[in-house]
Amino acid sequence: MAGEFLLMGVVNVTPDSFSDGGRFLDPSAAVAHGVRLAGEGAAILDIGGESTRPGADPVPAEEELRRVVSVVERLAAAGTRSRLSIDTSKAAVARAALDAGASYVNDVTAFRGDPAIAGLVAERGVECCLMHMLGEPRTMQEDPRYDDVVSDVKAFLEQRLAFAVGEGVPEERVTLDPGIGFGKTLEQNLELLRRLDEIAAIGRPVLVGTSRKSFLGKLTGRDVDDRLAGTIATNVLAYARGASVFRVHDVAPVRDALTVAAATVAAPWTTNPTATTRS
Ligand code: HH2
Repeated sequence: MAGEFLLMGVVNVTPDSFSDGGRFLDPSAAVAHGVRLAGEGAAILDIGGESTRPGADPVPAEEELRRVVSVVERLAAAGTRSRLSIDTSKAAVARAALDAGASYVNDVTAFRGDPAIAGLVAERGVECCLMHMLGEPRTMQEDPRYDDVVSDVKAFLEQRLAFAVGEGVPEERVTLDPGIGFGKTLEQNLELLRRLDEIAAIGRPVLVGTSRKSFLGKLTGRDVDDRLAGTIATNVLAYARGASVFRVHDVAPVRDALTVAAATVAAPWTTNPTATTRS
C-alpha cells in the first residue's frame, strides 16, 4: 500500500557521472546544488565522488575523499534540513563522510565492496541503503542474465539484509534497492518496476533510482537531459508498487508528481460535487 515518500537528491562530485558529470566537481558548485535540492524538498542529499555508470573505472579512495569530504562538511554547515548521505562502497570514505556530518550510507555494492562498511554503519548507528548490482560497473551491462530477475534480486537483497543484521546493523536502519540499470537489460528493469511489490514484501523500505537512466532513453529516444517525463512515470509507478524513497536529479518536479500520486492514492472515493467543480 502506497504511503509517505522521501526524495533523495543526487549531488555528484564527479567528472564522469552519466548525466551531470563535471557540473558539480567544483565543491562550491556541488554545495550550491545541494542547498538548492534541499530547498526543493530533498529529505536526503546523496553525495557521491565515484561514478557507477556502466563502463566507469573505479576511483582510488584518496581521490574520492578529496571530492566528497569538503562538500559534506560545507553542506552540514549550511544548515539545510536534509540528511546527508554518502554514496560510496569504501569504508574509509564512509567514515570520513560520517565524521564530516553525514548520517546515511548508500552502498551500491550492498556491503560486498568493502565489508568493513557494515561494522561502521552498526557502530555509528546510522541508516543505510543496500542495492543490488550484477557484477561491477565496468562490465555489468555485458549480457546480464537471471533465472527470474525479480526473484533473484529479492533473494540477493534478503541475503545482504541478513549479512548487515549479522554485522550488528538493526534491520530498521536498512533500506533496500533493486538497482535499476545495474546489470539489467531494458526488459529486466521494466520487470523489476512492474513487480516491485515483490521486493517491498521483504518488509523494508524500498528505494528506486530511475532518474535519467539509459533504459528511459531506449524507450523514448530521448537524450540524458530530456528524460524527466520518463523519470516521473517510473517513480510514480514505483510509488504505487510500494517504493518510498526516490533517488532523483530533478527534485522539484518529481516531488510534485509524487505529491499528486500520494494524494490520489490516499483520497477516499467520493461523490462530493465540489470535487468535480473547476475554478
Ligand atoms: N544510481 C546511481 C548511483 N547511485 N544508488 C542507489 N541506491 N540506487 C541507484 O539507482 C543509484 C545509486 C547512478 O546514478 P548517478 O549517480 O546519477 O550516476 P553516476 O553513477 O554516473 O554518478
